Amino acid sequence: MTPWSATVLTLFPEMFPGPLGLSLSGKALATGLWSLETVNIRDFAVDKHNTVDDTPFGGGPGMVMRPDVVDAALASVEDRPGPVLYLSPRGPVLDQALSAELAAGDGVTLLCGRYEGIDQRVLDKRNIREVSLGDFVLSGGELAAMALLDASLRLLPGYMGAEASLDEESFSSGLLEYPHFTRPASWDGLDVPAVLLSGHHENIRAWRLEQAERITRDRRPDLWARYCGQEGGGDEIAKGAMSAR
Ligand code: 4HQ
Repeated sequence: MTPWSATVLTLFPEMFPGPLGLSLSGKALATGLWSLETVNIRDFAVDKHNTVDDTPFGGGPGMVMRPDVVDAALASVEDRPGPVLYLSPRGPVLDQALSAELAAGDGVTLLCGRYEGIDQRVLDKRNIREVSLGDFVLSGGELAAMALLDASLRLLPGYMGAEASLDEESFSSGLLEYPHFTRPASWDGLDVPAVLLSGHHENIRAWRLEQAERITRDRRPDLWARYCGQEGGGDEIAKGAMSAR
């Protein structure tokens, strides 16, 4: 089987696989469930000093990555499967739906910027989609790229040891996770909720749903509103939740 293909264009290829080389993602990389190719953007520099950036037209702080260099790097990976995404706070924020969509495809190419970013013309010419990890500023796109990859990789069929743990968690239902407990049943004077020790699976399911709904309503009104508006068409947990309200 051909691996799910991750291609990363970066000035710091040594950052990869980084944490993605460990744990489940590392195992999946080693067993060929996914493949990782890094492209050093500096290899496409055209002058003797291997310059990749220059000062911004119009003035202002910092440096901008040159369009000719970035374009040549992108041209070298044109045949890779999946969309090309530029990690940038200007894009729509990454969510579970995009992670799942990417995981369902054949791979992704991720363009990582440094400095103030990339000359707009190369993004326009190639109609590159931007995706943000969130409303904060990173030093470069690499850590965002790793987070994006992690979120998709764990959805690849065969990634999980225990496949079950995927579907009950946050965002597949549209709810935040219910609280989790493990042994010891009593610790530091704190007891695990009795229902979880009861062995009554229907009561446990109802309790968890109630907790997940309360936490979502209290902490994330935005998610709660979307959840309440999603009657039908959802998964079993969500449908159960709708009828339980
Ligand atoms: N940056 N989500 C600026 C980010 C970022 C984010 C990456 C900083 C791109 C040029 N990327 N560079 N937030 O803050 O993805």
